[in-house]
Amino acid sequence: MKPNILRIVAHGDWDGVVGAGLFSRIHDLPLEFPLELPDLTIENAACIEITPDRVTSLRNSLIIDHHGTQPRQGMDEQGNHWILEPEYKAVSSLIADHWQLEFPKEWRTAVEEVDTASLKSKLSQMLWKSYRIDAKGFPRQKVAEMVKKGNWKRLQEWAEKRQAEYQKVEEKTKELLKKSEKLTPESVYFTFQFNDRFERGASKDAMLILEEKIPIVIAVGISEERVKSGTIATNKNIDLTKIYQHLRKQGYTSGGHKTVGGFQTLKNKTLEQTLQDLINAIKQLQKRV
Ligand SMILES: [Mn+2]
Repeated sequence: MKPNILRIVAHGDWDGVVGAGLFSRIHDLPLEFPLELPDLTIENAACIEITPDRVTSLRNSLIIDHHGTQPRQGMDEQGNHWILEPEYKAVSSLIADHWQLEFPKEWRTAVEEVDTASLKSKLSQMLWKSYRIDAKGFPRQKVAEMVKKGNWKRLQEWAEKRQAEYQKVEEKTKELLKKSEKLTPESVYFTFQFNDRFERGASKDAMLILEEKIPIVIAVGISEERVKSGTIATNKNIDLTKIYQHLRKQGYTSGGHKTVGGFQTLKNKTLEQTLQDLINAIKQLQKRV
């Protein structure tokens, strides 16, 4: 028995959004692009790059994905019907092939390049930038709608305009890098204006660049002269969870993965206070349990 599908729930990146747009050509259903996955309970949905391990529960749904090491087809014990084909570079290509949907070669390649972060074509570079400028505010419904209608020309024009703004992000990235400072021997930090979406985008790029040279990189978001939140990342084999634990005791909500996470201030902290809290938190890394 095939699951009864009432909505489409998809990953919110280019691949997921394009995949959802393509899929909605065969099932004209409401589209959802949840930004927070862990608390979700999903039933009777077509899930595009949303799998049971990422949500609270997922049942009686169609799961379409290209992540993983082994292909998977057919039903599982929760009544989910799987179409998992890891040989695909993108779920959008998988969907186009599986349902024989029109998906221009140029776009197919570009989305695959974006999804695998190997930006060879002009179009993929454009798509990448148009997303990176404001990942949260990426107009997923609008983009999916254009894909559904096969309005590729309009979509390209939109992406072109949007990416021009990325220029601003690149300039901001340089500024942030210039003002980055050593916090401890193994860490560096910089501050950015949280409410400036260009700076917010630039903070991600600046972190990636700094991570190449420094074990722990911290971006501190400032709003109205106060610390609002921050991101901590490492590309070394360092377990950041001790840092989150320490920060939680100091008036922050904090959490994340071993290698990347964040914090929000609960109390109104000044930058000086937060930097001191971070220094103390980093010291926890040396302590043995
Ligand atoms: Mn993908």
